[in-house]
Amino acid sequence: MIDWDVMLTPYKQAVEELKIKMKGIRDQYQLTSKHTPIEFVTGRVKPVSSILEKAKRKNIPLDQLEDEMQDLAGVRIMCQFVGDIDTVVELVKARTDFEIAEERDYIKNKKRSGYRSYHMILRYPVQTIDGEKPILIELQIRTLAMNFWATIEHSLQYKYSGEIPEEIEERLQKAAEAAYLLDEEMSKIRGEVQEAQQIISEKQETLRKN
Ligand code: 0O2
Repeated sequence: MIDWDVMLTPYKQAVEELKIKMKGIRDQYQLTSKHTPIEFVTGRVKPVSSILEKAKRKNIPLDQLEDEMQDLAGVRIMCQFVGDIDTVVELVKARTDFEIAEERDYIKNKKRSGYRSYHMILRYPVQTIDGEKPILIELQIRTLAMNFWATIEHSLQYKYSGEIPEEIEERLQKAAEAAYLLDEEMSKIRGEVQEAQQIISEKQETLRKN
């Protein structure tokens, strides 16, 4: 019998640590009044019911979960612009506090569903009372538009137990195309948006000081 609380504790710790580190990057950018490539950060440990469902679906033996299921711990970074994703990927690659085990670029190679996102599997060392334990964390990096689409599609997958009716699937494909175009258009006016954000943050800084 797996003691889930014991097994998942290092994963919970790793998610919290990585969230703080990624938010730290965002705060540093904000303090320097530079456009931050990180809009917001979320994270979760996969619920036990989802772990069991995925293990069954992918034929993963429960004693191999920690090696085979790469998203027991997941952290998600949302960006305003597609170009910000490259910046975040470079920032993550430059770090020395974890290793990158794998990368999956579902932006260049979008999934059949229409899903777009950049995935990095990190080998992250967690300090436990029994010493250092390296664990895998899935880091998903996506724009706000990609996140909007993925969140809606995920709910529908859940509602229809993975068998989304064809008509809705077609609408989701169209919505994925619209999200892609939104990202394209926003990228074209990126400079304008960033200047506006800089003016706002400088104004807030002046108000804070006075
Ligand atoms: P959760 O926690 O509910 O989000 P698979 O799970 O079979 O797709 P694999 O090999 O485990 O694939 O890894 P992959 O595809 O790199 O990443 C899995 C995670 O990416 C998923 O977790 C989702 O969060 C996200 N994802 C991948 N494909 C899609 C998609 O088509 N639509 C949406 N909405 N999200 C996707 P889980 O397992 O769904 O768990």
